[in-house]
Amino acid sequence: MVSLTELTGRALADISASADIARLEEARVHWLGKKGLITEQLKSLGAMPAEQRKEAGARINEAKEAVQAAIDARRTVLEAEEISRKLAQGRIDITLDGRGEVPGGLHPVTRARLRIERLFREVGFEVAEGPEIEDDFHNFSALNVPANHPARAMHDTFYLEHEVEGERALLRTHTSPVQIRALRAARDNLPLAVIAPGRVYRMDSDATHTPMFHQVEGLLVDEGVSFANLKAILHGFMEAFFERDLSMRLRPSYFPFTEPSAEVDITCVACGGSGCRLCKHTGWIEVLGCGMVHPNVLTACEVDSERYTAYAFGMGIDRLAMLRYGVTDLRLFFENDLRFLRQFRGGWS
Ligand code: 2NM
Repeated sequence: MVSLTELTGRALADISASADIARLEEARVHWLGKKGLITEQLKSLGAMPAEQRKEAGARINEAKEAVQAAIDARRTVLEAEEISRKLAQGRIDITLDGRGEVPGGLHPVTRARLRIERLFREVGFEVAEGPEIEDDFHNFSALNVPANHPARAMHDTFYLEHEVEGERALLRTHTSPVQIRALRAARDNLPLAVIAPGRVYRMDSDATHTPMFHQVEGLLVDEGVSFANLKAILHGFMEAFFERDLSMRLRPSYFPFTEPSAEVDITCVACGGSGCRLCKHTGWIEVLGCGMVHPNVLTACEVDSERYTAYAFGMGIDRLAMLRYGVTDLRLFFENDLRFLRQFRGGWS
């Protein structure tokens, strides 16, 4: 019987004698393949007394690793030789175009967000960002959301284990806390016009809701700000965003942080108002919520609510992206299937 050392020596000689990659591959199969000569050595272990088995097994594995390393090294040499040979023969056409890397593109939700940011910047709004992990004050109390409000329930809000300044930390359920921070910071330098785009989190998951989604909220604070100002800015924004003339209608609604509050519909962008499945044959689609900021919110931010008034609004970026790009299933935005995403390549908003 041939010793392991002898076998290993023969394998290494065989490998260095392999003159091309095909021959090297044959050698690999011959020595290390499923029925390779070195692999077969492992089978002899079963017949050995237990006390020798561990030691012998380790030696066989070392041999396998040495042979594999020799194969890898030889392959590198042979590949380099092959390239040199082809170059020498002039068989590599270096004038041929590369297969090309296609440049990536921005995610449709990012494109919609950048578009929204640009349109609001054009009319004088700043863009603000803030933390996604928030506290009860910035996410709820300062927004006039009462202690027993259902939005605070475990049911809607993701609460975290740790505390921030003695309060339980949570994932923000809207970007309003960013507005609260901006307003408190600007309270002595009003007026303020700011939008806050970003990720928000709610315990909600079905065909039209994902537990994380994207929102943009706007806030404008000054002396003499009116509901008419709010309507005008929103209508202008919607026509600019969708690049078409649109009608807009407001329906009375309720939010703790605004009074009065309204839900805003625009002409259905799929059918132009004649009625289709998207608008459930009403000709209208809901796109945002808004209102005049409740005096309690201004007071919580140490702004004089006798002197200043403010409007605010909030909308879903994902939904606006769906409407603009004609996407019918929200989940496509989060699956990251390249066949879907590639359709948004090029351009940026
Ligand atoms: C909405 C609807 C109505 C809103 C309120 C504020 C803040 F912080 F200034 F009070 N920001 N955004 C608001 C008002 C958001 O989303 C549907």
